[in-house]
Amino acid sequence: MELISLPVSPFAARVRIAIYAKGLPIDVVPPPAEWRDSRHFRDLCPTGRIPVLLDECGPIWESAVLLDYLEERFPQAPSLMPVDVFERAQARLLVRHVDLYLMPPMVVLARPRGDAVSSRQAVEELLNGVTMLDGLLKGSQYALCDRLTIADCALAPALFAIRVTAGRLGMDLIEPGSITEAYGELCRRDPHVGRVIEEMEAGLRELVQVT
Ligand SMILES: N[C@@H](CCC(=O)N[C@@H](CS)C(=O)NCC(=O)O)C(=O)O
Repeated sequence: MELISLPVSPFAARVRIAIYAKGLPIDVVPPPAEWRDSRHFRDLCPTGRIPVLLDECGPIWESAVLLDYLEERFPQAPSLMPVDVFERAQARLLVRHVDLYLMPPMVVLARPRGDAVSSRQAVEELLNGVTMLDGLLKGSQYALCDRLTIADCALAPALFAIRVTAGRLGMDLIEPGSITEAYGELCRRDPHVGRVIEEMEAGLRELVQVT
């Protein structure tokens, strides 16, 4: 089984954290050359986006779906879902929060040459998403319970990407001293999260050298 992934993609990063934390026999591989224009890649994944899991049964995409799929596909592996049913809903809610309120404005801001109006709007949306997140986190190492869950898999790479984008724009998108900032630092101490953040950092360094 293979995961088509790129080191810097926060969506792929969340799935890699899950693969490492669960100790799954899945090889992490880069996309084929020219994947963005590749008919073959579109045949595998019609959205043309990364990550894609190449399962024996066929390809599966959408990172949030993949987090759920890995839970069900490998029931013997350590679970990344809380036991408590309410906390399970909260874990899914935090993944949704990342996908609905953090990543969309982040993606707009990460574009090399965004127009001023959409950038201003994206900053506002992102600040709003981070403020909401502050109210959902406790400031401890993990978002829920006392161990890694799918919520951390989604949150940690997204917050890393937001910090990088904020640095590039020269603005604080995550308030210094806030619960979200503390969580981002603490969560990184988890070995699997730390490993993936390091992969993202290395990928970024490589990108900077290439461009
Ligand atoms: N909703 C998708 C989003 C995936 C996504 O947007 N991936 C980016 C990489 S971070 C991508 O492949 N973009 C297409 C491109 O770079 O051309 C998911 O959760 O998997």
